[in-house]
Amino acid sequence: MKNADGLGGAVSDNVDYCPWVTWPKPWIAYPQAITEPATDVGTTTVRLWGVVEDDGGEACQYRFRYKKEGDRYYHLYWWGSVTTGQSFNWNLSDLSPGCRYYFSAQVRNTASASLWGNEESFITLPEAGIAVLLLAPNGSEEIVAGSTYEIIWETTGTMESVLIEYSTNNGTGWTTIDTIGNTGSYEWEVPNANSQECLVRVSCPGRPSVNDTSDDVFTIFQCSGIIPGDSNGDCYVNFLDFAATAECWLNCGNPFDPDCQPL
Ligand SMILES: [Ca+2]
Ligand SMILES: [Ca+2]
Repeated sequence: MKNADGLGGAVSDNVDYCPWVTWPKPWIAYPQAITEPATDVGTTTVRLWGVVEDDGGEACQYRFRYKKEGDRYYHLYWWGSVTTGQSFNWNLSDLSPGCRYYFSAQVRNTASASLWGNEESFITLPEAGIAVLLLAPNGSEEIVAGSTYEIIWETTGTMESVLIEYSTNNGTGWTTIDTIGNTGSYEWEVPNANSQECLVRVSCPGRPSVNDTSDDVFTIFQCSGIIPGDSNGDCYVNFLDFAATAECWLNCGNPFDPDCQPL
């Protein structure tokens, strides 16, 4: 059903619908089409819609073009017979799950084909069983800017890579951290932010509907100074530092001291 050459199908092209009139008929004007939102969006299927805004004076044929995000347009067959105000649709199948697609509608009469109508988009449903779950940070963390934080996630189903992003304004804007193999964790060099409205999002590249976000906001803060005793650099002196000190109790690094217990 696809015509990648954009020339339309053989079924209905080059047919003179009114052979008794010399083409083009002088009273026929250019038609106009409007693209309408898609319906019945499934994992691999969808129904595209358009409406004839102005048939230009005679019944029109219609067609659609569509493309996956980042790909080129496929042009479908010219088909049907519709007049001003009538809507038309086309069922697509064999789409990729969890992907964004763009499409637009076009109509034509014996005078001319219309310009392509406005572009609409839809996202197919993710493949059943494909999911990602972000475990950390999942909300309420207090993370010092410039430190290293381990982002942790789990996936079900086959997902070869993941896109990791963060937001410092509760999801209004997102900044890419990295796209990496699906290893389940990532050593994040925390940016120099100062915000209590931070989120992390992990998603399947090219399948934006397969994603998970921190369940609640967390904080990235800039430490106001170097604190003696903060051995792990998290801007707090607490039991974690004490535990780190206890673990290394009486270790030393003096090669001239025969009693030294190196690390
Ligand atoms: Ca979540
Ligand atoms: Ca500390």
